[in-house]
Amino acid sequence: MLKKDFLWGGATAANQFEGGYQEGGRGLATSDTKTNGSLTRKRKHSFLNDNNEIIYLHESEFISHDYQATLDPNMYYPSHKAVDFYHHYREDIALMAEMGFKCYRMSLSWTRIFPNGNEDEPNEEGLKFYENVFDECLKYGIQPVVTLNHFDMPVYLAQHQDGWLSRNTIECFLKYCQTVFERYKGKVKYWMTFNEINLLRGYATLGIHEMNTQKYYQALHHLFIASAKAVQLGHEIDPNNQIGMMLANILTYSETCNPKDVELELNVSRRLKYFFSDVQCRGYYPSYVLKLLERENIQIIKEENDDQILKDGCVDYIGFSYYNSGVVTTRKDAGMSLGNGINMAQNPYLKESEWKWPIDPTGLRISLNILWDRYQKPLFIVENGLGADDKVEKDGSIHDDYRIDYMRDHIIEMKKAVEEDGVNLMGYTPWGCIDLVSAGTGEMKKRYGMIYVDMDDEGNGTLERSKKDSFYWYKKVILSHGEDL
Ligand code: P53
Repeated sequence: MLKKDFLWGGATAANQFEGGYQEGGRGLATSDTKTNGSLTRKRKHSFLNDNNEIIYLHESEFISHDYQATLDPNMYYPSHKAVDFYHHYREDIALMAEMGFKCYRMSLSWTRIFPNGNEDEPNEEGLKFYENVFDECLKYGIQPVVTLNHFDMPVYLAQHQDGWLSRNTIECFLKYCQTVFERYKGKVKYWMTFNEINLLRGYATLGIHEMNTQKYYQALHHLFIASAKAVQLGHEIDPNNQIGMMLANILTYSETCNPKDVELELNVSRRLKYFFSDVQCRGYYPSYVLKLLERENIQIIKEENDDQILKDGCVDYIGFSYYNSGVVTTRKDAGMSLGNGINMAQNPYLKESEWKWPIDPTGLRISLNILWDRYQKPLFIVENGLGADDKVEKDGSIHDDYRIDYMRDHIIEMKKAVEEDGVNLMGYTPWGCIDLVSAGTGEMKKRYGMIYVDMDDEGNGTLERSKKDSFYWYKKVILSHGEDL
């Protein structure tokens, strides 16, 4: 059986869900300059170049220090309104309560609380907004699960100090953490530091100009220190706080039993995931990364106490996202790539979603077991789900049986990991429980929700919420504690 206090719920993130980007004294975030895209067209950021012209650059493109983040009045920026949780939160939380949620995973917008990231005093209106949200949740017995930072940061810190490249950003972040830990003490118990820390690389998430490998590892070190210090701080302020890491758990398989393929898969999984969870769960850099840094001649500038900080700031639990698995191969003609010259192959045993993500429920059970074996820390599935283009029938109903199938199959495997393998699992919060903007493409039509939101890719629509078939199904699942699937 799943634990009695198993946290059934759903998950969202501020920049994809909240909107109200200029309301309540909120400052501009890096995610606010990002336009929408599609499966084939990349999302880009708008900047003002040194000739005062607006130019568009992809996350990972070279961004000169002379360029200023800017907004183009002729462009649509999905984060500005998102699906307007800012004005719909009461209605949205009521719908979550109707489904029987025990928890709601959400993120805070840093610039709502510190508009530039470096003010002396926090913005009261921003703090009040989240307090209202938490009070609304608690009214229904829903525990907030809060991600401190999900894919954005103050533009000011990016522009003035290259975001996470600067050691000073750690202090700015900790001040923000202290503010929210103190303010929400007794209301929020479950926290996570950085969303998908192993995927952070681009401008929006790290705020770095003229990115390179050296800068990447330096910024990452600052993230590790910031996270470890936040964990310590959170425990000092309230010993009841549970503070987790958040890992993008992309499971990898070796394409064949050729030891060369298996060896490659080992190295890829370390570089892609375990490096990050090793540091955050064990409190030190693993030897395979130290050797890699040495080989690539990368020097991380550390302060004297850093090793101790990492040791003292291990996380309480591992929150992770799980959507799919991937196949690693040494074949050069495999056709797909994961960047960094890593070759990926198609998995002939799996079907794919409309957005070409392989669907692999067994991989969830495997992932849970690997993480449990490796760290023996409680696990929390904080994202899982199927992005699909839903069709609204004439009578307003939405028959998303494909989503129900996806969730059922994953919950079955999750339960096997708990009931047959003894994994310690805290909860399950499927992604985008209410439709929201896609992080990868900026589209609305890539929907994950059990609740539909009337809005299209350009931001047109009434924003009205309606229940999909999966709403009624998930409600039944929660009510039966995962027995009636
Ligand atoms: P979208 C890539 C691979 C795995 C997870 O993704 C990812 C991404 C980024 O696109 O991100 C997480 O919206 C992330 C969420 C995001 C969700 O997965 O691209 O934590 O913000 O929305 C789904 O379909």
